[in-house]
Order: sequence, then structure tokens, then C-alpha cells
Amino acid sequence: MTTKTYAGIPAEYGKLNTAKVVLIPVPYDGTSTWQKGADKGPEAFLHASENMELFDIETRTEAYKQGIFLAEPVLENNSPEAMVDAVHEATKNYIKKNKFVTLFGGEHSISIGSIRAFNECFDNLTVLHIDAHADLRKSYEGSTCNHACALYEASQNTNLIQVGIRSMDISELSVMDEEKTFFAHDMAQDDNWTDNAIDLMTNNVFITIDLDGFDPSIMPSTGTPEPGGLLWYETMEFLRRVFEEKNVVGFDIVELCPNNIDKSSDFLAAKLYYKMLSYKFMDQEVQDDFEEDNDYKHSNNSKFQDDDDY
Ligand SMILES: [Mn+2]
Repeated sequence: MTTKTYAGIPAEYGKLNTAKVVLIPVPYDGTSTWQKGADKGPEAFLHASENMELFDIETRTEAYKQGIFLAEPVLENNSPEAMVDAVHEATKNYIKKNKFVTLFGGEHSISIGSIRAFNECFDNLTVLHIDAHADLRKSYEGSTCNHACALYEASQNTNLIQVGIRSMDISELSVMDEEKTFFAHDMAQDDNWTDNAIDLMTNNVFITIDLDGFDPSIMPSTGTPEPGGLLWYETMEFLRRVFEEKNVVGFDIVELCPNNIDKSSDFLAAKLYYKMLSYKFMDQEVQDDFEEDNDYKHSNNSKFQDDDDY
């Protein structure tokens, strides 16, 4: 990867010791079943981010000034299980440094590792899962770490809320909690779905977004596009409310499958990531003296309050 800092931000905003945010790229595409290319996602996302303006009009903030450290990418790909372990370890390492940890995939199986880390570090975790697909298979093609299984573990040991679902196998019905599932065809008819989804959340929320949750008209560059997905402003309105009303502890964005023709999807992913940071930090002052290694408090309420204690 050629990028030195996220979005080309000045180096003083990209240092690990002062940054509030850590971004872990995971260019992994080992188990995808149809179109390959999610391994190219992080690079396309970072490239688009460099061409994005960094003042967020809606919140009137410059979230990058909170500091965003671009971590070394997780490159482990000997097996899906080894990749999941590597993602878990990297994610937990930065959570323990009291960073707001974010990841960019890669295919959705990376989320098995990130969710496992967040669930170990935060009490009563809600996983908000935005996706076209349920991803609730216990195993698929011989592995429990296949992208089709991305949310199975979360369904067993977190408060999993699924939004935008419009494709699944009948076998997943027995795992799915339909009370906590917002099917796309119902959302299209129900203006109250955002209220209902937020009511089901505990305070600590991890968000995992498969970009195919968006409608293919605005997000064509993904491995398995499905008609009838989320549009931009309804998603932003929903996400903003989640960030305002809950303690979002981290997030990942997966399944960008870039191609040479459509660049708008890369920019959607870049904008989505930055909007989520803008919502997270919209009420937080930027540190005055950023270059000093101040011991300021982070707001993520992780179990780990002491940087040295691990
Ligand atoms: Mn999906």
C-alpha cells in the first residue's frame, strides 16, 4: 500500500500516540464465492479518500483533526481461520490502547475477528449489521470463517440487529431472530424502522456495514449486488441517530469490490467512512496542542483505561 496517512492528512494528525482513531485495512478475499476483488477494496478506498474534502458540511467539523492512525494492513491469508485470528489480535491491541478502532475490508469474514475483539472488550455489545445478506450460516464450504458465516458467532453471543436484509438461505431462518431483523421489503413500507431498530440496541454498539446493503444504483462495486437496498440519506439519518443516542465503540466497512469503470462506489465508501467519524466526534473539541502527547480521556468506555496495563 502506497498511502502514508489516511486521506493524505498532515503527518501530525496521523501519529498513533495522539490519534483517537485507528484504521486497520484488511485486504482479504480468500472465501468469496462469486466476483473476486474485495482484496483491492482498502487501496481503492484510501485512494478515493485522498481525493475527498475533509470539512463535513452537515456537522461543521473536520473529524480528521481528532487524529487518524493508518495501521499496518492485516495480510494474513494462510487460511480463513488464521486471518480471523490476526484481525482479532490487531483489533484488540488497538482497543486496549483506548483507540476508536475502525477496519476496512476485505470480504465480510474479517468481521468475525473484529466483532470477537469488541465483544471481549465491551459489555453488553450490540452488533448493528447492515447488509443485503443474513450471513448466518454456521459453516460454509468447510469453514466457519467463510463470508457466508460472518455474523453467526455474533448471533450467538451479542445483541445482533440486522438491517437491510433481502437475501438468505432457508437454513438461516432457524438462527435468525426475526424480532431483531429489518428486512428491506418491510423497511420500504415502514417509516418507523429506525426508531424500532434503535429501541432494540444496548448502549455499546459496534457497526458492521457490508456495502452491498446499499442499493446497487448507488453502490454497484460489490461482489454480490442485490436490488432494493438502502439509499444514501436514509442511511445517514439512521447512522447519525445511532451515533447520537448510543455509544458506538467502533465499526468496520467491508466488501468494496472496485473496478476500472465505476469509481463512484469507491467515493461512496470513502464518504461513508468519514461521515461515520464525523458523527462520532461531532461534539468533541479538537485538542489544542495536538503534537503534544497529552493524556486526554477517550470517550469509548472500554474496559481498558490504562494504556500500560496489557
Ligand atoms: Mn452481503
